[in-house]
Amino acid sequence: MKKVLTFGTFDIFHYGHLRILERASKLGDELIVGVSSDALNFSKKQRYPLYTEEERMHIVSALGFVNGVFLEESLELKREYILEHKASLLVMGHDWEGRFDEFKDICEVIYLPRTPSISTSDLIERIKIEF
Ligand code: C2G
Repeated sequence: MKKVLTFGTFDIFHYGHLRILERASKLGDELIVGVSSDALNFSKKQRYPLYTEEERMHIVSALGFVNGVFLEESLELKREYILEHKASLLVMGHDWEGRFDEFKDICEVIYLPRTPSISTSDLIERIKIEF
């Protein structure tokens, strides 16, 4: 049983989010997703996501190829989360390339290419400008 773990905020859930989760799920038998908490986002970006952590977890957990979700409360707890969920593979988008190589002692780490031309920040900007 190969368990895959990935993390993200998944605010204003979009096609790029769908595609990374779908690709991650195909790399193992089970996909578990750590959804970054509202407080973690505020500490990283000085703003809260538009969707609450409960809404974001609810959306991600509704996907057919996601087997479980949990709240990621700190970026520093990755090692604990990997061990707790007995993950054998950590998948992240290539915007995080190299950042999680330190966990290669306990699991495989793979960075997947991002889907081009879409991001939550771009969507917010486009909505502000175009509507
Ligand atoms: N992503 C993607 N293609 C896009 C946009 C996002 O593949 N066009 C991927 C990102 O690379 C990431 C995942 O979707 O792996 C979630 O993206 P975000 O919601 O932006 O998450 P992020 O803020 O990167 O949070 O502990 C890690 C962080 O919490 C990750």
